[in-house]
Parts: sequence; C-alpha cells; structure tokens
Amino acid sequence: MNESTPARPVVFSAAQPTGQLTIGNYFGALRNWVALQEGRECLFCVVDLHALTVRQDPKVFREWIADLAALYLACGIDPEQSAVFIQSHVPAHAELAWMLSTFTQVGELERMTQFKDKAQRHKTNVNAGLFTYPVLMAADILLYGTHQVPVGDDQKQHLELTRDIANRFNGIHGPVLQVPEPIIAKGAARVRDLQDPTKKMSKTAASELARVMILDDPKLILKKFKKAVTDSLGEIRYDNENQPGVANLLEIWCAATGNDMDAALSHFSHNMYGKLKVETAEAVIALLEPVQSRFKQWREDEPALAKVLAAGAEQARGRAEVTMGKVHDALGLMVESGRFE
Ligand code: LTN
Repeated sequence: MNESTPARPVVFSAAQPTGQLTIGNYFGALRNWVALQEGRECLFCVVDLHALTVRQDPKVFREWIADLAALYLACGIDPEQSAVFIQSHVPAHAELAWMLSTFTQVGELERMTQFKDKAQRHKTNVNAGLFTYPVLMAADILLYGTHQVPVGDDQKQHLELTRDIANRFNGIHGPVLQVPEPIIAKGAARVRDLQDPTKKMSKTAASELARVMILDDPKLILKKFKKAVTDSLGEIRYDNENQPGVANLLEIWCAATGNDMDAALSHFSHNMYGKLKVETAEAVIALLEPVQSRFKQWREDEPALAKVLAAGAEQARGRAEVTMGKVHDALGLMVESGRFE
C-alpha cells in the first residue's frame, strides 16, 4: 500500500473461462480473493473477451463462462459484498482498451513473454487480439479506478505494463487514471504438476493425471494423487531441489490443512510416500467438498446465477461510466449533447 491507497481500496481480478480450473488456481488465486473481500471493494470478472484470442467452440464456451461465474460464487465470493460479472456485459472494457492501445507501443507488446509463448503454441492463429491482450487487461483494471490487483507471477509483467500505460496517459492528460499496485498473496501455495513437479500445475497440461481440477470427483482426486510422481529416495523431507514431487505434496497438504511445513514434516516423518499421497488427497477432497456442492447448487439454478451476474454487471457499468466520462473528457472527445469544453 502507498499513501494514495484509501481506507476501502478497490480490488479487481479476473480469470479466463477457458476450461475447468485446477487446485493451483484455487490455492493461488480464488481462495485468496475470498479473503480480500473484507474491507475492500472487490470486482471479480469472468474475462470472456480475453478468451476469444484463442478459438472457442460457442456451445462449450457458453457453458465455461457460466461455470466460471458459478465457481467464483462456490469458492466463497459473496455477491452481496463484491461485484461478480462477465466482461462482455460491460462494453466499456473494449472501448477503453481501444483508447489505451493508442498509449501503448508495439515494442512493449512484443516484449510480453505470455504473447511470445502463446504465439509459439498457436502458430496458425497469431491474431491481433492475442497481441493486444495486455491492453484489454489494462482496460479491465483501469476502468474501475483499481488500487490493488491480486496477480500471480505470470501476470506481473502485464500489471507492470498497465502501470506504464496509466502513467503515460496521466503524464499527457493529467491525473485521470488510478495507477494500480499488485497484491502478492501471502502464503499462496504454488501448486506444481503432479507428473512433472518441476513445472507449475496448468489447466492445459498434456496428461490429465498431471492436474487436479477443483471439480474433480473425490475418487479421481485420490487416483491422481496416488499416481503422483515422487522419487526413489524413500524419505519425506522438504527439498525442492532433489525431491520436487514430495515437496509439492507437502505444500499441497499444508495449503489444504492450514498447517505449516514444520507441522507437515513432524506429521509425516518416518512415513512412506503412500501415506503422504493419500492424506494429501483426503485433505484436498475435504476442502473441495463444500465448494463442489455449492457449485452444483449455483449451476442448477440458472435464474439465480443470472440475477447475480446482472446485478454485478450493472454495478460495474455504473463505475465504468465515471472513468469513461473522465477519459472522454481528457481526450477531448465531443459529448453527445454537443457541448464543447
Ligand atoms: N490475464 C489474466 C486474466 C485477466 C486479469 C485481468 C487478471 C484478464 N484481465 C485483470 C487480473 C486483472 C490471466 O490470464 N490470468
């Protein structure tokens, strides 16, 4: 926090509706968002427009969007406290992104590591949207006068660019845009791939066994943990370098039970890997059980979900209008009533 952070800071975060989320997303993002609601004005967005940078099947995509919104709620985002909404329901995201693109240099976008990565992976569809993705992200954040953005490591560069764009705009047009700060969650576990524990757990990993989804059924969760790759040293120690698989399981157990690493090591010392795997699976299953049942409830009650999203979008549009008014004014765009200022 810096001096410009008010008593009730505005927080914005988002995820793309591009498939099911993993327990890595849960421990690294969603669970921390829930805790942020206290004392802050939070907006949690399903960024469907961002997801269009990769080709989506419309039928499946529609389900994923609703799933992700329901999952936010299931994880404990309280729609009475926070705005939960879909990005495309607030057209100002795209409008502001256009304007901000004129404050963004091509060279800056070329340096984004996520762009370079994705352009590699989707060689046949390196579209302009993929390139300007970080500008839309900047618009998401700057539209709401956001003070704080919880982001993972992979999004730090995008947030840095958002700050540069805001500062550049303000440097030319005066203090219009709030310059956001990152929130690095304390104690957010970095969950790694169960099959290759040197890599971050990803929802797009090749092997299904590599990732545990928030909505996986308990039997499948147990199976995935039982098949987790460890090592042949046969001793439970916390040694990321030489025993990354064991270290990952220990970290997940800690994240799921709320214990620290010392407690984990004394709990599991003199045990075999089998017990570590099963107990980690059990802890994860127990933690996810209420999330899964709330997800089912929200997903089965479409009118209730639609109502929450409509209220969230309305709230978001109201806030966005304030920023857009200032931006239009700063840029010298003519107001509809024809008044020149
Ligand atoms: N790029 C992010 C999703 C995202 C986001 C945002 C996160 C889009 N807009 C604004 C924080 C703030 C991702 O892929 N995780």
